[in-house]
Amino acid sequence: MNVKGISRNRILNSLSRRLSEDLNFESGKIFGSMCTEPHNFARSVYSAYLEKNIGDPGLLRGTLDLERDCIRIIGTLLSHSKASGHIVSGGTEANVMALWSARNESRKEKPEVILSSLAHHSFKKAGDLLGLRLVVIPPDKHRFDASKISNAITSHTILMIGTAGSTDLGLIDPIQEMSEISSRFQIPIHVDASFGGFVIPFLKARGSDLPDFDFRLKAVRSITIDPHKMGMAPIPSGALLFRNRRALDTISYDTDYLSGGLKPRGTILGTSPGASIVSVWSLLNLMGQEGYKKTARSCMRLTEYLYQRLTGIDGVVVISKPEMNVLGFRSSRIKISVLSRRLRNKGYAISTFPTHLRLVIMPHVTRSHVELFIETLVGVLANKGRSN
Ligand code: 0PR
Repeated sequence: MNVKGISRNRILNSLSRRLSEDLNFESGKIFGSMCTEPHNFARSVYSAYLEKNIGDPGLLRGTLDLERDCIRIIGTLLSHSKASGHIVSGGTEANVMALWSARNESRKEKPEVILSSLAHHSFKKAGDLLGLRLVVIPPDKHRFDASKISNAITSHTILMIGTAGSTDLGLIDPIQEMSEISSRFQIPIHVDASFGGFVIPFLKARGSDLPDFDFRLKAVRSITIDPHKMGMAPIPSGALLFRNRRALDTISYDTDYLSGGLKPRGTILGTSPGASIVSVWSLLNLMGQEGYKKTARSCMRLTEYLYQRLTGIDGVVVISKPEMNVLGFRSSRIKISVLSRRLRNKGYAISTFPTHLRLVIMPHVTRSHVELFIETLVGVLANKGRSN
């Protein structure tokens, strides 16, 4: 630390110079992010309420009321207006909380959780932190293989996990089928709709034939859904919803000393941004169903256009027809790692999975970004002589 402070101007200059190395969403090069430019209105609301610490909830009774509204609105979107839950820091915190609560409620010895090998890596963190054995099932055509569930269930199983909008391809697991099996064995399901939660209901409303994934399915105990992904809210904003209030009580602790006089919320973080709640509430109200439908529809139209362009390129293999605004592809001639490196050399940020590269067509991606990407890809694929 300097002995004396530096002038604001020098600091701002230094920030703009140093942060110019960061990629930004307008560059058209970020095709690998499930986050996007936050909505301008939510951004301004967020910065107006920076001081709010929901870690001492009794101080913020108004903010708590807004949180209840958020959970009611999101719960209604997920077919259960009476759900309980919280606005949290993101999908990882929500997924850890879901497993934490399932473990505490079940009280089984040596608890086990059944999940697909394609489930998000936050479940590995949860398993490690909570001492859970993860029973990992290989996928069938990039989705949870429901035919393997019955054999995987033991007297220690406490939960199974389905994903609605998978990290690698944006696909929906057969959660209805999982729900039928799990009802037979009385094993509840946690649905990770971290990405798909703000997409699937709106695409369904547009007439897309997508399967049920939410509280309509009786075995679904909890759902993760992230406003800071397709909800377009500022980071950090996640949400975890439980079917029953009881599930939330299993991870709530009494602490008498907080200055507002209420016990802390049953989340992992202590001090945490009330501004997330305020901005999510504002955005849900500003956008309404029509606003989110429009966003999901326009991302999907662009994804379908990209799909059509990619399938027309000789030597490009699209992994599966996109169900939402995520698309996986590879080259039939160049190794994935080489293709990924070549695109990175051209400034593109694209997620690389063992079987494919992933493109996420978020609201910041425009038609001209897609055209430029296709042009670059065609050039990169034609660059046969180079090995990197
Ligand atoms: N569940 C699913 C299905 C996810 O895809 C993710 C993250 C999470 C849970 C965890 O959410 P948080 O990151 O909010 O804790 N999905 C993105 C991914 O891993 C996260 C991401 C976002 C990665 C932006 C890169 C990036 O630039 O791809």
